[in-house]
Amino acid sequence: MTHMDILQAAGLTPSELSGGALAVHTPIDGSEIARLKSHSRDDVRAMIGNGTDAFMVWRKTPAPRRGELVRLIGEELRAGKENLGRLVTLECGKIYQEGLGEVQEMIDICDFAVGLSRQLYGLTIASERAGHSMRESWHPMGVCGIITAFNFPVAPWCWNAALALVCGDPVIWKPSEKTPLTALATQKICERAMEKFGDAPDDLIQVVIGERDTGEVLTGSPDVAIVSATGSSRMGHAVGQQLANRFGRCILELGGNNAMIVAPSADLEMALRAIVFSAVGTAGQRCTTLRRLIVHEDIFQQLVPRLKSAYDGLPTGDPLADGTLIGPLIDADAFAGMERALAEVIKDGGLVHGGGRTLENDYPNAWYAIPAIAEMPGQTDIVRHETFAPILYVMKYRDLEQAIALQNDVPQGLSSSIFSTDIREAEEFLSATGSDCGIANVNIGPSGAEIGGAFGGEKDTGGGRESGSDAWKGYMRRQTNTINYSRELPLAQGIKFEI
Ligand code: UN1
Repeated sequence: MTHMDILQAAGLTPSELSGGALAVHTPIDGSEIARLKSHSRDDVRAMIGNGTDAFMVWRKTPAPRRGELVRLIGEELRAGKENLGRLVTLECGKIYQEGLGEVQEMIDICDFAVGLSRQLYGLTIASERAGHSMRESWHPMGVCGIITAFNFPVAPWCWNAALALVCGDPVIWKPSEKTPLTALATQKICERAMEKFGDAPDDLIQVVIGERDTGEVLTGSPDVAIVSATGSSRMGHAVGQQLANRFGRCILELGGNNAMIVAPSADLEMALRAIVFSAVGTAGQRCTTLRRLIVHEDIFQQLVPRLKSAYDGLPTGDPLADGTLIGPLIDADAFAGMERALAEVIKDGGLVHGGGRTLENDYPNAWYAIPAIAEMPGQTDIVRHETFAPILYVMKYRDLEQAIALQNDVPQGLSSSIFSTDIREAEEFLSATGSDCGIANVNIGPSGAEIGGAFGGEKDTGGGRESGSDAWKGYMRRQTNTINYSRELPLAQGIKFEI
């Protein structure tokens, strides 16, 4: 299939793909695949107004009926899975299997949200007063702004949008300027679902095309009740501060610096496979990518040489081709960041296996990197920094307490894992004195989470939770209700106040 075939199969027409100033390139060969018209700040303000009008209708629509729209979106995603998955690959460079996986995450969260639309439960609470009852009600919040990153161009939108929609909130999506096409294609999928649904309000689901300034209109507007942002910790700081200023609701899913501890009792075959998938999958550009490997000194010699030989045979190239496991980095800046980090490694006394550019003759305008393993003398500054590229820092440990301290001694707190068959060690890792991350796994890697659990993490990762569990509460406002069905008016705390 040509690039144009992929774009058209995803429903994008040549006229939509040209005539604007925002150039979109495919990282596969660096060629330009579209020039989109961007929205202005005024356009975004108008969209917020339209979203607010949609809210007036949608908040009154019964939640299970709102769930029906999400069910239809899930059906359209099932029908369009291959086409959207291929477009994900074309636009962000992840391999086709992972492009499909990303659309599957969208389908899964739609299913989850449909069930949830009949389970937006509040508590009933015992009142201290006779003839009184108390309960908690959950109400829609308002317009939800969703800001997403290039590396997962569609799934995080859906984790947020599927929940927001069943919770009664219209959504406005600002995708990364590097991956706006998948957003436009997803919008078409939603439009088909809305048509089948029949009476969804106009502008319930909107997409903003543009650069950072358009996103700032969303974060700055008091009419956007919630902003959920995925991206770098630097971006999250800016968004978080703007939201805090106006007391807006904020859900942040930012950088990770995810570690795996490999203990002496680990099943090394399994560990090896998990390490390779987590460290080089998506060319090291997942927020959950394994970046730090903390290996017990007794098994270091058994594991690390095998890991290096596994790295040597990894098929790198066209992410649309069968059998490729590593696609390109998103752009030249990403490659330059990887080079800078590897130079720091050498300065710090580390040993680098792999690294550097490959396939530059086949793809002079694209950036394919050879994944690197960096054996480090300790957890230096560069190790504590998230470089969005396939670099795996390897360090040794002697006792578990030291390994957990290393794992936690980074600014980020997204995901973590331990390979151990010793239940004491595994439970220690999951305990209050273990991993400080939002995600802590045993005998699987730190990446590739299912949608059923809440996704997100602590510290510089931003503290937000998206997707499963009770993350839906982030998209609704909680109201405490006290109802007096007696003929008296007793005051709480037994206060006497006679008039
Ligand atoms: C991200 O990289 O922003 O757990 C999200 C995972 C995926 C999501 C990654 N389900 O790796």
